[in-house]
Amino acid sequence: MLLCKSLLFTYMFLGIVDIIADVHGVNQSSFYLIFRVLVLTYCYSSFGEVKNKDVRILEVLGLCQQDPVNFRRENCSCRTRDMLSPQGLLYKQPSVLKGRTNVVTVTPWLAPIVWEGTFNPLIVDSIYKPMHLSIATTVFAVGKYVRFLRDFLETAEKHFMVDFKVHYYIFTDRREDVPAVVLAPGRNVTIIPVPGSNRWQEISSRRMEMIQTAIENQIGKEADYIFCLDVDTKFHGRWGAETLSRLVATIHPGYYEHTHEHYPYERRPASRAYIPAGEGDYYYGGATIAGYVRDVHKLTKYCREQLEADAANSIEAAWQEESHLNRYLLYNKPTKILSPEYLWQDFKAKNNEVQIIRFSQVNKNYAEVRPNVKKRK
Ligand code: UD2
Repeated sequence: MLLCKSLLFTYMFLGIVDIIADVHGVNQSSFYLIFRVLVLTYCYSSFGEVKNKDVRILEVLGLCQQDPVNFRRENCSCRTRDMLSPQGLLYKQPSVLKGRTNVVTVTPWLAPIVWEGTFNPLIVDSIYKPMHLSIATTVFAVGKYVRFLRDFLETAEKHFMVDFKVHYYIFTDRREDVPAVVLAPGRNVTIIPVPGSNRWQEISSRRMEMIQTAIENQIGKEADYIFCLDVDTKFHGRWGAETLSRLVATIHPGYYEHTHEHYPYERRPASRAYIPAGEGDYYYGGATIAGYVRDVHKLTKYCREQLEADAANSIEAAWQEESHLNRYLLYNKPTKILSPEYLWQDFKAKNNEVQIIRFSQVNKNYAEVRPNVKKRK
């Protein structure tokens, strides 16, 4: 529109200039030269406006975000990768009629819920392994929690994103106690020193801020995807590329059989994590968050800001960062959801829905490992 306007303006103005030049007997070629420079300057600034306007429209549509972090693959979060599958790969034909019947495998906003039997690892691997993806994995081992690292790392090497490039980022205040675990080729560890704390709630909550900072300083430049995992856990079964997506959350094993009025959402309006009665999808565990680095950065930044706002008002959400996470995910729907197969708790008996336990929180003596203790959920 602006461009049309400027062309029309130019056309009309040329006519006027012709008349003035004729009347005053001025040399037309030098007059035109000056005039053209002026017109070009005007047109250029109009183009600029059009370009800026387009950017603003894209922003409103959520198609373009101005981002301070220089992410590794600048545009990867805006584009869908080609799902290339090799010719000649033989596998059991998928059916549109037969599948899991005792669990729900898709959300009402059409994000898949990943359960055993909803994906074929052979196909998934054939698509994702050739992409040479770089996977960052953050884990916090602060204070006595460093004791969980060995099992976490050793079992991850057996089951977690096998054959992918995995970079573990271990956040700890006890560098000297980090165990030396043999890693497969293409996988490595970076230790990030963090301060200790005498409140476990603070350690758990400050993960958001520290992950945000680590993404800005390092991870954003190196990785395609990121997983943020609890350390007091072990892998027991395959955790592969079926878990990759833009924003991935995991259903908390303690609440998947309940309706939202029984979730431990933050119910005090004074907290930024507040979720009003009557609202809710699933209750997500704080132990596993994943997705494109850019999207997890946005999430951690949001949670950090909300945690800080609450702290400034002397309020702490019912389950710290997990409460803010649940609010974020209620209004920013995840693109993929992992079933409780991907987040179990050792003290819970296995049941019919959970055909395989892939990742589970170990039993721990809270009074012994935490600097201060709170009754468990
Ligand atoms: C739940 C969540 C956890 C977190 C927490 C929030 C699940 C299964 N777990 O677990 O992710 O949202 O509630 O209240 O969803 N940590 C240390 N040192 C400490 C304390 C914690 O390193 O002294 C780290 C460690 O990585 C640990 C994580 O913080 O795995 C979460 O702490 P937790 O496991 O004690 O929290 P928990 O069991 O209540």
